Amino acid sequence: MNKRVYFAGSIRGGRRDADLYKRIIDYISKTDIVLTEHIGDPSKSSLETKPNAQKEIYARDIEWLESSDLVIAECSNPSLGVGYELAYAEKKNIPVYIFFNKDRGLLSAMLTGDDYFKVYLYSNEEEIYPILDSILK
Ligand code: 6K6
Repeated sequence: MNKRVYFAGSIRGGRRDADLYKRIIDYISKTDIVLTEHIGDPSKSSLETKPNAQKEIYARDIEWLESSDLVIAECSNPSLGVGYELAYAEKKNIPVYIFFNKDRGLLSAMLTGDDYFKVYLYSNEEEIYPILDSILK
């Protein structure tokens, strides 16, 4: 209850799963606080035009990440930014939980080979929600 969750999902890596991110974020938000709700907004463009936008995004995201109790990442769509965030969270000793749709190929060995990360392979979205319950309880 009321855990501060940093949800990570692909933006410039590709927005194919944005609707799934939104459903996961909505589910977590029923009991806890998702700091990164914009990740699930399919209407948001990944093409920022303001000159300082990238620096502002980075600074704000790192501040949220450092203030989070845990990170939940949906990694079925590869993303450099998400990989960076996961490594950053590990260095800060923030627990990291990773979801990956096993029908989409193989997850990076840099994640599956690192025992720090708790990796959950799934086939159907419905498998995700009971696991989230156990993570957030
Ligand atoms: C576009 C869509 C929603 O928000 C935007 C504006 N851009 C970003 N806003 C907030 N966080 C971002 C943005 N771009 C990247 N990130 C962070 O990196 C998020 O926390 C994601 O977990 C991760 C995605 O990295 P890329 O490499 O897929 O962009």
